[in-house]
Amino acid sequence: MKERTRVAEVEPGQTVTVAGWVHEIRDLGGIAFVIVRERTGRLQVTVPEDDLPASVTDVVSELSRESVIQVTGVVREEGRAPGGVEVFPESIEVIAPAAPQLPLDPSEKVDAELPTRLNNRTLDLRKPDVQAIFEIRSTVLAAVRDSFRRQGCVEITTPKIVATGTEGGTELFPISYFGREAFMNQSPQLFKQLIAGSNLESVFEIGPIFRAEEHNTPRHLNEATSIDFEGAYCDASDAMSVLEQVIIDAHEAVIDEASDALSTLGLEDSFMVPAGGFERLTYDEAIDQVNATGALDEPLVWGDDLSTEAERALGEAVGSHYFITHWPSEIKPFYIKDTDEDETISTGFDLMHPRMELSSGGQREHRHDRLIEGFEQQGLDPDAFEYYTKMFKYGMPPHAGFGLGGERLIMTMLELDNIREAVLFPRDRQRLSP
Ligand code: AMO
Repeated sequence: MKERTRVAEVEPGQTVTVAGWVHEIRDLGGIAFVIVRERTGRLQVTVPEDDLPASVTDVVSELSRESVIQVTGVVREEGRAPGGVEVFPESIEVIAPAAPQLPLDPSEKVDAELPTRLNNRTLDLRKPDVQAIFEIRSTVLAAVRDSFRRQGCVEITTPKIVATGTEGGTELFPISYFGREAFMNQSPQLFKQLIAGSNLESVFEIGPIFRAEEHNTPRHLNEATSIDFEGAYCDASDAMSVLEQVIIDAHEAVIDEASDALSTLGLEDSFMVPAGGFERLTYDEAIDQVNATGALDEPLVWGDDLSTEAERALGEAVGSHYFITHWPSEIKPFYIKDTDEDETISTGFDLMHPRMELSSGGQREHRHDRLIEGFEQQGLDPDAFEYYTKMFKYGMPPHAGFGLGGERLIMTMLELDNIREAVLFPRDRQRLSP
């Protein structure tokens, strides 16, 4: 294609060729204005009918919104136009016409319903506020990657077709693997541990996880992006420090690199980098605080997991990111190590945003005999996990890690109501395409 000038770079006095979508056409009789939109902004093309050849005015009279056009012309200052400039076209070429009936109109001020938007994601993403979410998502994932690398971690990728689950059997998606039973991975948990026990020591992965969750809620997906860390010679406190740094670095990057996108979302004043030193509440303190709010019909008792209502009540009371530590061992998975002082209390932790859980982690059980006991206590067959447990016989150092929900991170950063807003093509109980 012909070289194009990006709309944000157009200067008065230049002759430019820009390409983009027809955002709006206003024909005032005698003069028409065509607003061209592309990623960097919008540009007014001014078409005075008497002064321009029929080859240009005829094209304009036939234009449909969202068609892709290429305009060559001279730029002049015009204070009333977007960006303060307008282009007088020498030529306008339709590169790809759009059908006149649009399933979703990107220039509409009022948002279409979410299902309509997701069914027409290409058109939806032509809206600046939707575009802004995914520009920020890209910034966040790059910042997370940089943060881990600065913290001495090596990026890994682990299989997504696996032989066993890790996070509870009912949430698995079974598939057929050349006639054998297999599953989509729920978490890179066991693989990242196997690699933390190698010379790579500290590793991270950003990749998909698949959960056959029954929940159809604004914060659950059936395919999500998990940001995982695992570090040898780390305890739970070390892993929490790594996680806190990742969260802070991600927020800082958004301010430094995506401030325009933040303004597009109207968040330039409210968006803040969380202060370091996140509060660390023990599970006991957390349930006491929840019960003290009086928000629950039934008070929590020791051993209960935190319900959505409990998380909300606690989040309101704390008001910023916080950790919950020292969870009862019985509600944490087999791979989480118990505390040395009390085997009913685990080293597991959760990172909470005032609105919801963002991450879980903990120190892992690295002693082979205790690991096997843990499987048996949770009713799991250790033989099925032999590929994993056997490496614990050959010098598995103490290690710890976490899994952080990528979409929940973005959803909470950008105050989105529904997690699906943070995914291009979300997978939920109803949605399998696009
Ligand atoms: P867990 O199951 O708590 O822990 O998952 C970690 C984080 O991943 C996100 N998450 C989800 N986000 C959207 N939709 C879902 N269905 C979904 N499921 C999980 C959440 C959650 O806090 N292996 C452990 C982590 C570890 O110990 O390293 C694990 O997977 O933000």
